Amino acid sequence: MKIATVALCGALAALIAAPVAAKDWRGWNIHPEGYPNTIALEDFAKEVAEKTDGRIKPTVYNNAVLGDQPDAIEQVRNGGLDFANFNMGPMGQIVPETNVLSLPFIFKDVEHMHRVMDGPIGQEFSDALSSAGLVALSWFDSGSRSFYNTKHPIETPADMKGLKFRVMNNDLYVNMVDALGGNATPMAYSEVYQSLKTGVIDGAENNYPSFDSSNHYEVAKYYSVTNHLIIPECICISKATWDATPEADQEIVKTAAINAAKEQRALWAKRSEASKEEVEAAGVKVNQVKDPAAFQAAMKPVYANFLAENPELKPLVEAIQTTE
Ligand code: BDP
Repeated sequence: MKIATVALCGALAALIAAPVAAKDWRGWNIHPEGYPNTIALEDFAKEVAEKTDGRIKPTVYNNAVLGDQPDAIEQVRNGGLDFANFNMGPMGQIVPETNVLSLPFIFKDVEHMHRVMDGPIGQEFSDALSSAGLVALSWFDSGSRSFYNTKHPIETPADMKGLKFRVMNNDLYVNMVDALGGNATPMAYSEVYQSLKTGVIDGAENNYPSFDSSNHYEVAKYYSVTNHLIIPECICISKATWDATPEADQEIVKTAAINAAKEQRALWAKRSEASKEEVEAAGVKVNQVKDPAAFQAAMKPVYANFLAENPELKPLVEAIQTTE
């Protein structure tokens, strides 16, 4: 054998024998330990590590230690982070199609949201996310959101007047609260507790598990059930990370994400009940709004403005509204 050939064989052998470097994946999560999403994400990470024999080693960073949601979305898009559990609320500012999911009362209930997101319409959202650098692998629940505040129960839209509510980072939510007669201020989730406590804001809106886990219930004693938003959440992988993953491992990751979503949805249902009981036991007054139709009727201008600004999204809005 010629020397060059020997050298080449040696190099090839070294390549074959060399262990493939494990890929460390960093995952963003806003929630604390023990929250349904956190448990499911951690199980997702475990399944991926096990099934890929350690070729991929995902780590989940809880409590938004890697930054706020809008920052984290950018980081996952540009490959600075590998995966995350994102609520589609703040996503609307980046992927306009997903704003449709933030239209108040667009879903009749959580089951309706499941039917939409698990079918062909869900795929349309995945495609839109993918064009923005995010691969949505599965959909988590985040129940339905209602208003809470430090002052008094909200029975009718008129009770919102004079109250300042924190909303997630999306102009649609500012329009929503305006249309109900309140004042809205977009703010990072991590700042809400202190702002409620010091009176910078009077209220916010969220589902029972987050109202509970964020401790907002300690300071905001009135939770008024409006169920105005039902927003799905994704397990999203950075497209850069996804494209660099061999197909066989992509399959493993996808399956793990679907399993995690099944687990999350089951945990979610239990946690919603438990959190409702917990906040009530802690002295929160929960009331059903007297006339839900009045809240829905107030959303007409929000829809009208949205569709005037985004006429191309009308078919998507209608497709959801007509899904049985
Ligand atoms: C929770 C969502 C989380 C949001 C948070 C918020 O799961 O993704 O960031 O609400 O209100 O329900 O900011």
